[in-house]
Amino acid sequence: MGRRLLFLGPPGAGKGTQAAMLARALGVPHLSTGDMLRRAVTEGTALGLRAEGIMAAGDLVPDDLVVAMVEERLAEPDASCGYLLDGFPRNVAQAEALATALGDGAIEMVLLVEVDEEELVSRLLGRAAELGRTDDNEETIRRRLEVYRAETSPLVAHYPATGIEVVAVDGIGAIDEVFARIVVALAGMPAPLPTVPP
Ligand code: B4P
Repeated sequence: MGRRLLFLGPPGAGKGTQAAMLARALGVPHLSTGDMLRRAVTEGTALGLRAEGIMAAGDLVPDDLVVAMVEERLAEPDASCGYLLDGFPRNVAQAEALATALGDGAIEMVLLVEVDEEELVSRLLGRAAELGRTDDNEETIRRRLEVYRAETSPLVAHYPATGIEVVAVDGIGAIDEVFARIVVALAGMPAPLPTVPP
């Protein structure tokens, strides 16, 4: 079994960006619940139809739907050699469901990407102009930040309380600089380090 890592951080912190780079470097699948849900919306599946309005409002999709989606993905053969979770678990109930499904070893370390709120809003408004995501308007961004504070940030205390280390990484700076910090943060782990891409 390879690396089982979780990226935690507020919307816009760069989790998706960094998780994709690190998953490539480690050779493990990148599991982003945001990407999976957006794909379901685009494909018009039953899950997508339930999730669409909730995501556009900046709220969390119900736990039972997200947990079932992740369990199904983790049962695929490529996840048997490790994975990088991005955007899941998003609250303590999801973390407990994951631990129940996969046991205590489901996550070996949490990487917390930290960025201040002003920078988050400006990045997400920038992405709105670029990608046209329906949840990247200022009102929804503020709502997503509120949901992060209320629902997701308690995981920062939950994981150490269950014996899993949370390592904070400064998410401000160029994408490659942040990646290099993540590589350093992983240095304490007993496995080969990924190399910083050119
Ligand atoms: P996500 O897709 O997870 O969206 P996000 O929190 O905004 O993170 P994202 O990965 O997109 O942002 P990133 O920091 O990479 O979730 C979207 C919605 O799906 C949620 O609101 C919710 O409704 C639903 N959902 C997802 N998971 C769920 C779950 N488990 N339970 C319930 N509901 C769930 O990047 C942001 C921007 O910053 C990018 O444009 C990027 O290019 C830029 N950026 C990255 N690094 C940078 C850097 N160093 N400097 C400058 N810009 C940078």
